[in-house]
Amino acid sequence: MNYNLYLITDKKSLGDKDLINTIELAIKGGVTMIQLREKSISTKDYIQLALKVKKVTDYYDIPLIINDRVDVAMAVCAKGVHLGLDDMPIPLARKILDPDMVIGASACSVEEARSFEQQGADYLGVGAVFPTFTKSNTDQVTISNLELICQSIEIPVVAIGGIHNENVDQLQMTGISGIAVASGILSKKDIVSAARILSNSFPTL
Ligand code: TZP
Ligand code: MG
Repeated sequence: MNYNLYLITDKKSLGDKDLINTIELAIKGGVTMIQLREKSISTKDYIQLALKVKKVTDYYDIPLIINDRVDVAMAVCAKGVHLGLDDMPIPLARKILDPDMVIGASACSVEEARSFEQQGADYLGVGAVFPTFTKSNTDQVTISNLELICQSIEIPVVAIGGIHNENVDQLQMTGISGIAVASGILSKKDIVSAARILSNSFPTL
């Protein structure tokens, strides 16, 4: 999988822009993976929205990951699921998911990263590496801790949190496999160029 530029959806950042249209523009700008991240939504609505998103991700052959919900990921035949500490434990998710489905987890420390790797995670989101308004009460991870985490595990690490075109360079040489971005793309007027700048700023990944 290509983790280079991982778009995380966020209603607040999107404002009154259309989600499906915005995802399509972001893919045109170079996004390589999409996570549908919805909070406080009914199961029915989550599935309905995920199916709409999947139409566009399938068209461009981009993997779709569902945040929090193993059942929704399975129901829409997504590529995988992203799980946090309050979600289904990774070994249980692995037990019921199709074998080729991807499980991502969020980690903030070397201990957590090692534990999630042992539990069977396929990749880790590590952050927040910069201050963010998108997720409240998130832990902060320093760049040197990010580097340490990358050195401590074998699975791909994606940096997340407050990443935009002016600070992305600080993540060079940390060992990450990609960057995960919400507001740095979704809140911009020109979605294609926001995604393109971020994707070009990391040619080494
Ligand atoms: N997990 C840690 S920070 C964060 C998540 C979901 C928010 C990422 O959004 P943004 O707008 O790119 O800071
Ligand atoms: Mg979660």
